[in-house]
Amino acid sequence: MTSSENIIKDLRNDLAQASTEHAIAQVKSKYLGNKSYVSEQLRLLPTLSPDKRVEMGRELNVLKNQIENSITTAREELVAAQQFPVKDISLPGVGFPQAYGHMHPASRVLQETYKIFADLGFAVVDSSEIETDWYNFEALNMPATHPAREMQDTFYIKNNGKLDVLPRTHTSGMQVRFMEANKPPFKIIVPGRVFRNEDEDVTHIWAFHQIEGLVVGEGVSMAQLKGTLLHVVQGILGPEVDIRFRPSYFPYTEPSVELDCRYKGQWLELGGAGMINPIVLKNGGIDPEKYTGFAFGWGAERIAAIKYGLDDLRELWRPRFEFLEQFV
Ligand code: FA5
Repeated sequence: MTSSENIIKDLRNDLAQASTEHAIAQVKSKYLGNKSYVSEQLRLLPTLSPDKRVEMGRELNVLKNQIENSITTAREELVAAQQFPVKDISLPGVGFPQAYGHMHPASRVLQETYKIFADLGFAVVDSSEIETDWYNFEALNMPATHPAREMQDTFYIKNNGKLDVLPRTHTSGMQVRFMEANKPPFKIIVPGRVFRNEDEDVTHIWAFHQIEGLVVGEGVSMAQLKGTLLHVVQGILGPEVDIRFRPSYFPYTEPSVELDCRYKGQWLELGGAGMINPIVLKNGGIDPEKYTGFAFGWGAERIAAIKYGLDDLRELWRPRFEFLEQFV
């Protein structure tokens, strides 16, 4: 083997080991740098006879080109290996029938609801699923001994022996939180998951979504509450749907009502509502002499059940494709 062939063989071995740009640069310096065989031989050329010089010069040039080409190829291969392989990620997965995802019926109801309220100028406010006893109950005029606490079966969490934080039982806990941080007038909705220690049945599940509404300003009235709810319910369920108020009781609204809608010939309960109790406005730092407000809260799953004709709410959160695929 000539010395050129040996050099190329060594070069290939070195490049095969070089897995970084830096390592390739070191190989380049070894074979083409100042102290390399090629450079040393080039420096010797002037000492050779003219014939030898031409022959040796040609040989060295060929060798130099081969070295440069090998290094360029090694660099290109390294860059190609670092690229994300180009794949068509829309191709169906191996072993799965081609299927398209779609929104869950409860999410669909929530999205439609946001849109209708946003068009009315309501802000959509985020909130925490863990709430303190104060905001979930006390600030809403439900002290520890208040019988109204029985209306919502609560999962209590022991926190150093105290029962002062809980998975919220309703989105109403945001009422006083929002009042404390904002000056009226405002109109907001607060969607989110709530949790109750329920014995589940066709109309009750232990974790579900509520949409809270809160409007505070000067001269806010019960008529505005009813007009708003009629507009939204018709937006979700259709223009032919009627609503009615039934007298009810919530410690944080006065008067309080139950909101029903007449859908396909039947009156169905959607949620609670009422004019905000002045005690609650005061707890939120708002002057009840100057401001009034209304609040409401309804369940997204109950609306989804009405809209999509479901007779068992529990189906909504069971992981059964046969059921959910009907809503594509
Ligand atoms: C409340 O939670 C009140 N915070 C509503 C409210 C807000 C009244 C503001 C006044 C002012 P209630 O417990 O009735 O009320 O629940 C409201 C709605 O949530 C119900 O009408 C129903 O649509 C839904 N809901 C209640 N419990 C369940 C459950 N276990 N599963 C599914 N949906 C439920």
